Amino acid sequence: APRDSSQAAGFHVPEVEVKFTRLFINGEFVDSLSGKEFETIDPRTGDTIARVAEGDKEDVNRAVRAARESFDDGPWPRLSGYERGRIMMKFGDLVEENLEELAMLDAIEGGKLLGLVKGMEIPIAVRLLRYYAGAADKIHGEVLKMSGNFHAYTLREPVGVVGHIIPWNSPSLMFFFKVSPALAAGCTMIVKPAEQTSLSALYYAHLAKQAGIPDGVINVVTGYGPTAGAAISHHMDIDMVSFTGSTEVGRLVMQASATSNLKIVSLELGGKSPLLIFDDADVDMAADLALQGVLANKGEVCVASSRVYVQEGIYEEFEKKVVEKVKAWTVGDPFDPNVHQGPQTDKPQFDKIMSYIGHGKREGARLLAGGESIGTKGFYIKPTIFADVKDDMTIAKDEIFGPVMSLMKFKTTEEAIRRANETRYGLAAGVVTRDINVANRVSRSVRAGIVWLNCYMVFDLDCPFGGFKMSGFGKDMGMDGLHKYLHVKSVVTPIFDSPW
Ligand code: TXE
Repeated sequence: APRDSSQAAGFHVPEVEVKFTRLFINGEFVDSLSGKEFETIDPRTGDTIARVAEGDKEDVNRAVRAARESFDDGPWPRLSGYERGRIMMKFGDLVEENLEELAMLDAIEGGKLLGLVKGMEIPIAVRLLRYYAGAADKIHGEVLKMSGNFHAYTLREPVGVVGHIIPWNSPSLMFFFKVSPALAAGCTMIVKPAEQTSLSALYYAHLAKQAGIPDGVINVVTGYGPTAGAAISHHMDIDMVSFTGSTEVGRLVMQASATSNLKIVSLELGGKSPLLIFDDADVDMAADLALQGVLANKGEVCVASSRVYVQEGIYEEFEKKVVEKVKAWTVGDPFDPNVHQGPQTDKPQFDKIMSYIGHGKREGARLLAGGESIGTKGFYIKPTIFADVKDDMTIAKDEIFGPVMSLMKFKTTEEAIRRANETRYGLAAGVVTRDINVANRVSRSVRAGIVWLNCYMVFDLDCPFGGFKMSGFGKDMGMDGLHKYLHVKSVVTPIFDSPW
């Protein structure tokens, strides 16, 4: 349907055409076996965008059969890495050619800034695909000189059929975080996108086929978590599940593996990442990092800097700075290029964030900015800053996944390290200081998968990403991200009449 109601606001939302709404199994778009569909919603208005096929257990079974067959007998794992890489490069080109349309889908379903999806997320996704395409012919093992008259070599073999269960906060990026290395490794797969954001994944399935990825290699089953998602994690014929989402569901995925076939599990879960700002920091720069860190993508980012610790010497100045800067942060239609923050992804997320804001107020945190929703239509929330937050307050402990900053004061480096680590999570951390010793000490002491020194939320293809503690295990991106889709096999053989 045309969506140009915002023309009055001085910008134009082009018509979003939804082309693919059915499951993609064995190279074909098909209805779900039950014939059921669900609605995907525009978070700007609460209106329906499209009806999408609702996959369930039987559909997952169909998809797994296709993936199994294409792994056991199909060409994909048997092609040379070079050939797989060439096809993946083609896939990347096609994504780039359709960038405009794809970006619209993520923006409209996820309430994401069109500029962010088009200018950053999909371009990074394409680069990631090309990065792994380039790695596909560089997968090799080692030669081991064994004791006695034996030698061995190791092979790296694809783990097999992979189930990827992905979230809604960055649909395209998450799709390629998972799919690209698995393709390079020679795996076949079933992707279950989040029910909030199904459309780009289906489009990618179509492009994969056009690029020449054989039928059955990538299957996309749209549907809900407790049905389609659970069918993947419990399946006896899936060799690995790679999951990004909540810690609660991560636990279920691991349980399902334990009670089914002990499939390999890789989990990228929630976070409550600390940003530590020391007295010698450039306060202006630190305030920008803190705001961007927690407000980017309306706070729906797993590495959001949701706990900001500021050393006492600059605390007052910092507080003034963030309050002043947040005034320039605009909330509105994500298609408007002047807007910084769109609506939260859906009603449950909106309700969850508003309830945490309520906790913050009731538990005695001092509200410096925001603290309320905007309008009556759509899921908009004002950027919110709480000061005087205590480490044991709910807003300091739980992942809020929204535009809510908690500000805390500290005195010494030891104290900062201790409090930064007082969390069940360990996804990311940030440090702002000019003192190299403090920077080194903190980055060694913080239990988190990535530490940003004098920057925040900087990602690169070659830089592995994934958490410690209850933020999960297993890396995405980098060579570690490829190796998790590969088994190491050792082959041992005697050497007769060896001179030495
Ligand atoms: O996550 P779910 P939700 C966090 C964030 C957010 C909260 C809840 O704090 O507010 O989780 O979000 C599928 N078996 N993150 O409820 O449910 C589901 O369909 C198998 C952080 O949306 O974990 C979707 O595809 N799968 C996170 C995916 O899991 C199941 C990003 C993630 O949804 C399932 C998203 C089940 N029983 C949320 N139940 C991050 N790390 O970036 C659901 N799913």
